[in-house]
Amino acid sequence: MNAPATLQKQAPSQLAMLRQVERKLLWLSSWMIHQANHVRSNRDGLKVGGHQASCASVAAIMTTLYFEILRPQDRVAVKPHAGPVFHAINYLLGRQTREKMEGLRAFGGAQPYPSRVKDGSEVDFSTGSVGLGVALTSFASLMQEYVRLHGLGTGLPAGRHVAIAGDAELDEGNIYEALLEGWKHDVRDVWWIIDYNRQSLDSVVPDRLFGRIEGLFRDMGWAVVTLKYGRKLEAAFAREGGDALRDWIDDCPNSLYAALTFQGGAAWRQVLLTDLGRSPGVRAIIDPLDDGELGALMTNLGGHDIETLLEAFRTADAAGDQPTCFIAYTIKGMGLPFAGHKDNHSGLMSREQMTAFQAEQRVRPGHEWDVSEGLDVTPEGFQAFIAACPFAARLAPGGRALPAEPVHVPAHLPSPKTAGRRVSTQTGFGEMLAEIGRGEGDLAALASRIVTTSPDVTVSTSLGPWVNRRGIFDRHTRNDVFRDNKLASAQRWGMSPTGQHIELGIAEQNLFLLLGAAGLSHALHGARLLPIGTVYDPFVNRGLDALIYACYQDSRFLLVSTPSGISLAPEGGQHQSINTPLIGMAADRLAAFEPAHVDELAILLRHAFAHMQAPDGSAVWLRLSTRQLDQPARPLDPAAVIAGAHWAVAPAPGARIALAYQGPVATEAFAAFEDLLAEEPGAGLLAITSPDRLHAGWRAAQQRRRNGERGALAHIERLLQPLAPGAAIVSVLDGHPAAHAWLGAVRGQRVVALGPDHFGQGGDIPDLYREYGLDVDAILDACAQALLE
Ligand SMILES: Cc1ncc(C[n+]2csc(CCOP(=O)(O)OP(=O)(O)O)c2C)c(N)n1
Ligand SMILES: [Mg+2]
Repeated sequence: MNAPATLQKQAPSQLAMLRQVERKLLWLSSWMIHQANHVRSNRDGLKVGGHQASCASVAAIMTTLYFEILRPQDRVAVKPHAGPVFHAINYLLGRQTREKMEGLRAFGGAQPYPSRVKDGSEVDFSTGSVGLGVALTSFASLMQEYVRLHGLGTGLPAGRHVAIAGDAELDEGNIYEALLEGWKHDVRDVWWIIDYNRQSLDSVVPDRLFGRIEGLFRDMGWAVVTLKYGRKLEAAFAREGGDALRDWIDDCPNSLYAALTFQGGAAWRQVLLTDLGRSPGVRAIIDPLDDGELGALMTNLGGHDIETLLEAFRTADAAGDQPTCFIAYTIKGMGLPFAGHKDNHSGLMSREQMTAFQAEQRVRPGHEWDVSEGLDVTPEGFQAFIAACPFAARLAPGGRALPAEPVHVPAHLPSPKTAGRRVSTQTGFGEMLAEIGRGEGDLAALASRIVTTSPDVTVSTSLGPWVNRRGIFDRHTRNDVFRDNKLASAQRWGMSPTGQHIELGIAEQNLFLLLGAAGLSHALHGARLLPIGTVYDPFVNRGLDALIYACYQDSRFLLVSTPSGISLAPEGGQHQSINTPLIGMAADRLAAFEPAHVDELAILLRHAFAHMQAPDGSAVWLRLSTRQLDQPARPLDPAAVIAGAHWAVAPAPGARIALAYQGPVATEAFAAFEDLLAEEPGAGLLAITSPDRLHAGWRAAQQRRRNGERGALAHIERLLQPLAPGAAIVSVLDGHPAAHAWLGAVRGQRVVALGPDHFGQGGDIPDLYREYGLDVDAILDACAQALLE
């Protein structure tokens, strides 16, 4: 193969420098893991772990990328198990401390897998749950385009979104969902570099799989660049006998290739002589090489050959912004004693192996962390090379998170007129958003930063009026054919680069990946957006890992899930949800609410826009319903609604019972409460808007008291204070009753918690509420039981 002109002019010193960096990264990542496991004291006897083989697999790829190809505005998702290589790169760039690296996997130290929240803003995307980080790059690139086409952001040149992916990540279904969605949106500027070591955790990957995968990428409009062999092997293939050698390797099963790699040069020689000894020219290639050289030749794969990588990346760079997949053949554990061994995923070098490796790397004991230790170039030359690489330029003063102006949230949002109407929270939400979309002044400024999205449930979650107003986002302007042909439709779905709704296919993981990416636009693209995603409540489960993942990155968005519970009644069992209130409580960095009435919703929607931007805020989740409710006219304390509960009817001091409700069962709760008052005139009626916030507030107050703040009181503690010490609480929600069961622990009171713990059949509300114990009779029975106990 002829080297292109650019490479022929390549200063040899630059290649030599890159090889030095590669060696340094291999050393530092191996050492970081070694000292965490074998040097640092271990108090609990647990394996610390780390993935030396996975790191070695990508040392050359990451060297080439970070020290030559990447520009500051490019964004990278690093294969989770290459975290130590990433930390080592930042160490070389002066962006990571020795102390943190010595603390790899220890509390406060560098994280096992790169984490935006824990490692800081040098990390563009957290990774760990395989597949998600890869897919996220596609959605982040889409959001970059969104920000650019809306005239927001920094004006920096567009960055490329790069995933360095393990080959087993391609087994995750969410990769293909994202590919399809990316194709629909004509996503550009994405590179996925697959570390094709043909090994996962348990085993060696079947040979034929990647032929299929390559085709899939091409079908989705991607360029595919396969980097199979390095320069040395290509040179050997060009000689007499080279074709036979190439055919032999091409036909060699992955597992045999891996085993021979592990065994080394002598084993290679034996097999090659047996199989190819009589092929003309082959002996002339292999005989002059000693075992070490032969092993090096036979393992000279594209993903370990910096020249090959440079050429491929530069060629793709010059070709433009087409999404590109690089299938880089590699060897897991390359350069380490367990290279190629199928069990090496969690393998660690033994002390003896490390001693030998250290000597081979010419690193003197006590100098393990010295940047220029053991190199073939001067320290000054090495440092100067690093300082001069494009990625060494700073993107933002404090790291890689861009500054972004906050979006002003008006003190009040327009509330729908509810007098004399029965309204569901879902309808209320749709009307409120439409009103914001029509607004002027402050509201217009707010509306301009809202971006909505939905996985094919835009209309059925009441986003239709907003979308009619603000349009659908598309890189290309596309007319609404129905409208142009004057065919009546409630939906006006013109698409343009200024539209503010991103329509997704049904795959819910994509919804959460897009929300995850959109909710990082302030940091990644320098523009604060207020992303809102709507989905049917039960199908939150379908995208749950991606939702947790988005929150784990501290992405900021508003999730609106509707309809919910069994109250969606005739829509059927499969669409009913009972576990989501518990997910809302247990999900970190996600404040979950379920208002019953539209006045509460108005407070919470406003709060969401502010909370999504607050430094100590989070993503927000509103669980809404299609059940229409009479709307009370009443004063409300916004702080109480936001803290999770308020008294709809305050209890008398010393009351023996309170009835608590959440969400659309308010109707039954109000009716039952009327009857209860006849028996217990002092009873209170508590409206719970968020068991999640209530519980979090209670935990926080307990912590404050433990810290010595003896008077600290949680909102729920204050609310329950008027009740008699032995009072009972009957609670009801259209969700799993465990969401309320803890209320009894706040003041040692008895709780009878009502809510469905089974689901799965259609019906109307009277039938279903009776069946699952949410109707007025069930509530009154529970009150009687609670009072008796
Ligand atoms: C969703 C998910 N499932 C399982 C795991 C456990 N796991 C960690 S790495 C790994 C295999 C990774 O193989 P590959 O992507 O090929 O990376 P390599 O180490 O070979 O570079 C598995 C199954 C995980 N991290 N995430
Ligand atoms: Mg692998």
